[in-house]
Amino acid sequence: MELEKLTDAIVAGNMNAAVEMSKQAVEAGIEPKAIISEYLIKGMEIIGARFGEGKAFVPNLLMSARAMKGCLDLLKPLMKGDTGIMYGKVVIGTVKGDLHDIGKNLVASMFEGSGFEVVNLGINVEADKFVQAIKENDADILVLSALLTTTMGYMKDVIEAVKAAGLRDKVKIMVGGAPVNADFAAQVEADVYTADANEAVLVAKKLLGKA
Ligand code: B1M
Repeated sequence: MELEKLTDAIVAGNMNAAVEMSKQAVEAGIEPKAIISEYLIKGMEIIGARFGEGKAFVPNLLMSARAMKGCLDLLKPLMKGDTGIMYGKVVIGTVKGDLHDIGKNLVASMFEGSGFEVVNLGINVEADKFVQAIKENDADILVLSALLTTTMGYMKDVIEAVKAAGLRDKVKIMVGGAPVNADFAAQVEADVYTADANEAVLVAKKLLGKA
């Protein structure tokens, strides 16, 4: 099976073809993680670059996102390693003003599949909601995601709200998303920036002294 066609189906926003090819890839013994990182994400990168060049438009992004989501719905349950280990509790969300959720959901799935309990607050999440979820769930880690340069600044508001609630010493705060970097993480006083879902889990274990 030519898996490059899976990337093409994501770029074209052809959900049925993408899901069918993902199924075939699983049946051929390819790891779900590899299908995601080598073929699906590549498709999103290509459509994103086309959008940036004015060669694709918002409806194209939406169709690609729908195709990606269809594949992730299929692959996510297969990534759940029954590790039997509970490393800690994670509260995760995409910050206020930002509707991008594919990367954040990938990070959430990777945490779940690696033995963390995850409370996923979704997209467009206000600071107060993060604070409430940390309290209610007695969370060890707060993970903030943003994909827009116009929304990443809100991470600072969330961290200030966590401080104001007296919870800053209780939770480790991790930030990520395409426009975020380590300098920005330091500026907003997060504990750490990680570039992708895999790294996020590895670093989280280290932060909790469990690596
Ligand atoms: Co949007 N969009 N979008 N979009 N979109 C981007 C982000 C953009 C880079 C496209 C471009 O111009 N080339 C651009 C942002 C420019 C900027 O700010 N620098 C952009 C824009 C401009 C917009 C709108 C403003 C467009 C418009 O309406 N004119 C609008 C904003 C809406 C809003 O949020 N308020 C918008 C809307 C949308 C859709 C709704 C159509 C759709 C999202 C659908 C959805 O998520 N359900 C969409 C999409 C699909 C994209 C692109 C094409 C793909 C994003 C994606 O899912 N990537 C994107 C271009 C691109 O990134 N190439 C783009 C795949 C995903 C696996 O990667 O999310 O980066 P990513 O996650 C990665 C890492 O970033 C990391 O881990 C993941 C991989 O392991 N990560 C973390 C993410 N969160 C983390 C947290 C962590 C750690 C790692 O914590 C520790």
